[in-house]
Amino acid sequence: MPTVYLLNGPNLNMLGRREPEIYGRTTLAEIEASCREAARRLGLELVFRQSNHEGELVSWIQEACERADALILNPAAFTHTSVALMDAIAIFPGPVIELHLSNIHRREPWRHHSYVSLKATGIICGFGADGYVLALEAAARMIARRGEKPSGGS
Ligand code: CA2
Repeated sequence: MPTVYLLNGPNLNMLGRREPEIYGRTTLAEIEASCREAARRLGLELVFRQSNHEGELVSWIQEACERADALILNPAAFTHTSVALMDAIAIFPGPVIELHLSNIHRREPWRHHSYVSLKATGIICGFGADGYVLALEAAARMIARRGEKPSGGS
């Protein structure tokens, strides 16, 4: 079964408990439960983790380089600051999906820049907790298409 690592950055463990007007009322445990259900439906092995520590996230991305077919990352505040996370995802051999609950481009100007976007395959943002399931669906499609020859032309 293909394996997907879904990693969450700092403060996302507080979801549902603070700032519900921005991040919604769903807790990270509830998001993990919907991701597990989606992964079962999509035939994916899911590794779902959260850390408040940049170095731990870097180590998990390095672990994913050895074990995962796709990587989904909500880097939280490290999105906007972390060259270390950008360098780590740059060596991931498969698709990397950057994920955000909120639409970072509708928020403060300093949230518009993402180091992670510079190396990500694609970005999903602004769909709240649903974005997590959308990211898993996108990962499953990219894994299934792996090795396919591009179509078009004659
Ligand atoms: O929208 C997202 O998913 C973000 O990655 C969330 C980050 C923010 O810094 C990014 O710009 C966008 C913040 C995560 C903090 O999560 C909290 C949850 C509940 C209460 C307080 C913080």
